[in-house]
Amino acid sequence: MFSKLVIATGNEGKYKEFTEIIKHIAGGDFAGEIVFAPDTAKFAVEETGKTYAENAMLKAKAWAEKTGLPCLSDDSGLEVMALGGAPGLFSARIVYGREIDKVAWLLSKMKGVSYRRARFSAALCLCVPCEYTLITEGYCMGNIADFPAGSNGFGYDPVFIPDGHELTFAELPTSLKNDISHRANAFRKMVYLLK
Ligand code: ITT
Repeated sequence: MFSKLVIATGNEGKYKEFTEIIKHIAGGDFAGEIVFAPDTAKFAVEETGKTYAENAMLKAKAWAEKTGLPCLSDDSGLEVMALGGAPGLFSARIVYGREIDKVAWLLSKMKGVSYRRARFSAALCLCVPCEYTLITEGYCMGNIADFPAGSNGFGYDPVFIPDGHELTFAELPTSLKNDISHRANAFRKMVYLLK
């Protein structure tokens, strides 16, 4: 479908997941070459949107303008019900520092809280220059673990237990996460719309 597709992210964890999700859900013909955005050009996109969809569009359009190539972006976050949906849109920025610090922030907020329902949300934006811009959203429900476990994935994966499982995303096989995640569900909808 695309001879070259840019994954418009600075997050290597997302890039790795996309390469697997695209092949798993859309097949090898979807993109001849899947490129990590920082390999193409280095610049930062300010995430000023009020929704995941707005931020995803800002990222995909900026990279499409910069590269002239089809660009796929993701804006995502973890919404914890007992925290009124936080960290949500600010999941990457709630604490400046290492991923481990964000997990520690979340667990400190959840200390003594028994209601641990949460969901991962993702908005994906595919921008094909001079043709179209497409946005889809996907979700994955689960619970926040009492302590971090596992080393797969990135971000809040060590403390998120998806529904139907007893292990965190960081403990479960990567292929399983890439089948049921918010990102995978949003990508499935995108493939459906493209068809
Ligand atoms: P780009 O904007 O460059 O794509 P980013 O990491 O800043 O990278 P976001 O602004 O969309 O991306 O922030 C999403 C944050 O939400 C991310 O940094 C993680 O902390 C968290 N997150 C999103 N999806 C996740 C996943 O599948 N597993 C774990 N954490 C996730």
